[in-house]
Amino acid sequence: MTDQHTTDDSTTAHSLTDLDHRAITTARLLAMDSVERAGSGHPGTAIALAPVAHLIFQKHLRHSPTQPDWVGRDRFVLSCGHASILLYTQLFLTGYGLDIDDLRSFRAHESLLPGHPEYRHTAGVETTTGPLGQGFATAVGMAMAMKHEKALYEPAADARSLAAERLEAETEESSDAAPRAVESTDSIFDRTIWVLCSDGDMQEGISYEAGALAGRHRLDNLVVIFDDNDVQIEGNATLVTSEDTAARFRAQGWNVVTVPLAESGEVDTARLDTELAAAAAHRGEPSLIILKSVIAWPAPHARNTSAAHGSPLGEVEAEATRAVLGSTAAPFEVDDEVLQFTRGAQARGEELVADWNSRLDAYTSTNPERAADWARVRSGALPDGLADALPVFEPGETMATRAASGLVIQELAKVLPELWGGSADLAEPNRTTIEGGRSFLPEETESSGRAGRNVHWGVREHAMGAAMNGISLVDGSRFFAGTFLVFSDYHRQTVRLAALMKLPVIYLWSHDSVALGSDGPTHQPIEHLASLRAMPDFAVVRPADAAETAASWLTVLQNRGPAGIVLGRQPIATADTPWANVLDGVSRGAYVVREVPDARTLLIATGSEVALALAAAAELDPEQTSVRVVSMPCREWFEAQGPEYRESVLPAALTARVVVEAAASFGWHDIAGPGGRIVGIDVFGLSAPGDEALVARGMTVERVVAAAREATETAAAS
Ligand SMILES: Cc1ncc(C[n+]2csc(CCOP(=O)(O)OP(=O)(O)O)c2C)c(N)n1
Ligand SMILES: [Mg+2]
Repeated sequence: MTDQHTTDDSTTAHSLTDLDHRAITTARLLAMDSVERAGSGHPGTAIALAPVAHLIFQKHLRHSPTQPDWVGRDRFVLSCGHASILLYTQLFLTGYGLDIDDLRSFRAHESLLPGHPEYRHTAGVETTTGPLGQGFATAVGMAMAMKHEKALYEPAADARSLAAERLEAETEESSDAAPRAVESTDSIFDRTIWVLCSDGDMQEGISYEAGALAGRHRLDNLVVIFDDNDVQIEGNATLVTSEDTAARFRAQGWNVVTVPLAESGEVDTARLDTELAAAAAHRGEPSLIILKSVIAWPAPHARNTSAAHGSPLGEVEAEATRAVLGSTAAPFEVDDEVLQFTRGAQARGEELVADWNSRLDAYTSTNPERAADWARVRSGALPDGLADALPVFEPGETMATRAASGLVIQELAKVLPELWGGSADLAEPNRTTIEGGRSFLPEETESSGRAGRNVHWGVREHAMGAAMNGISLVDGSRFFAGTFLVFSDYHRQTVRLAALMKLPVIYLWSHDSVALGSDGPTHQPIEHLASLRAMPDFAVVRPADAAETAASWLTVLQNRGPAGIVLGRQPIATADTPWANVLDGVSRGAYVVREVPDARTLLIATGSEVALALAAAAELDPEQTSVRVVSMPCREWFEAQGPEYRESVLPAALTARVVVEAAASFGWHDIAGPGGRIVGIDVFGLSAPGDEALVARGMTVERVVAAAREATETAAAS
């Protein structure tokens, strides 16, 4: 049997030519041979879905292989990242700068083509995927960001498309007639997110959360293809699910279609082509295309087996597959004519870009201010004088750091149109609401709209984190997402992906210690700070007071790296440190807040425990001669400083050290040193009012004083 396709022009948006079929065969074989050569990888899905990827990359995705970062492009997200070679073959065939040797080095050390797609590593990879479910939820964030941007920067076009959405919805409700074609608004902001996902993506809970969000927000710029091949690693998907996926997504507000297998037994390419076009044109709902497929089709023995998911087919089966496909080409041999044909995507892409650029010019001349704002935001530059926009907190002013963060957000929001955010149903306790910013919702009202800057995530921490990654991948949005620190575990994987991708996400984690009080141990974080600090390339920032909170916000924005600002619930008096010192000290991660002429004891604290350390220092050293106190809001920023600065804050000779933090001591031993002490909490919390909980867990002046005396004696004796 050869690659059999029936194309019927009356139902197909694009009729596939002989060259299309040869390109698909080439893609199947390249995927198979790359995995074969690597000796590991995931061939089955890539071989079976080669026609799907071909349709997307050749016929539907608006992209420009020679300008992978073109702002007007659609996005393609391979949520089932294990099938990376499916994407890589398309990036090669359409001309993203890969050559055949790159495919030969798939999965090798230093290859351009790593095992799973990695953002910033391979041109054309829009997000890092591999942990199942993440790509799907990230794509939802991308779709949200694009809707938001359009409403923000081109409100007139947005109003036209909302009217069109309503018209389509009414037409569908009122008659059985075929849906009316909706006129395109031709906005430069209209871009579609195309997603390919697998059984595992659908099984992960995050896809439930993200699906509900996409439905609620009517993200009609999102088209998801679910590869319903019923095969996963342990066997048939019926082992683990009896879910009606179509019903599930319809219930969440999606437009759902199913594409059964073609008569030949393989993916129905012609029908899929039609459905892709229809899904992209569908208004008012996100679309899910449930695509029936047979894993590893047309490999004669490997097809429809779990083995084909994650092992090379083997030489014999690879040869048999080559024969079934009617190919006599050697591995990695690509017909010039086929390559020339697939690389036609380059010229088409350049035309799309030229057309988009002329529309951008027209947009810029009618919206000069908005266009300038958008250009600045895309460049990642912050407006000049941002520090001056921050609220001023007077020494002695008493306020919880979460409250200070809320005030900082209000001021930043006035000067940063790119700033938006939201919480997982904790906006009030997290203080994340942008006042006057309206709710981000499709309904245009006084209090809501697509330009709304407050996203209500519902109790969906995991999807919130992934969607924030997606938002941060689009054109320079700065987004913050809040929940209680203890629930950061719910989105730990999204934090990790943000760190891997170096995305400028901002987590706001409040209620940061047992001091939160009577909600008790389920709500009191203990190990979270240590565990988040263990993550590479992620900044955990725990400001001590209102002034440090403002400085933390500024540094996070300026650094443009992934960060979490950890905030307290209880009021704290703002320390008596000059603002310039706070600003500089916080940006360096640690600084001296109590200087003495003859430091013999060093107290190092973070967050609310800086006040505790200062109180202990006052008791130990009322004359202010010998006890230095260092505030260390961010260990990662401090570690990034040069040795000179680090030595100036934590002199190596000063070994009488006490670290004070109302959390697990794990991870502090290096800073405390062999003679040092750690005043932390290495057991779970308890249900009691916050001040009593702190005392019950030993976060007291007496304990810090005793630890400091011990450490000072140890140092003196050595
Ligand atoms: C969160 C997560 N858990 C587990 C895995 C390991 N894993 C990779 S693929 C896969 C399932 C494969 O089945 P399916 O999603 O249907 O993909 P197909 O083989 O059909 O392409 C699993 C469990 C993963 N990548 N991510
Ligand atoms: Mg599967």
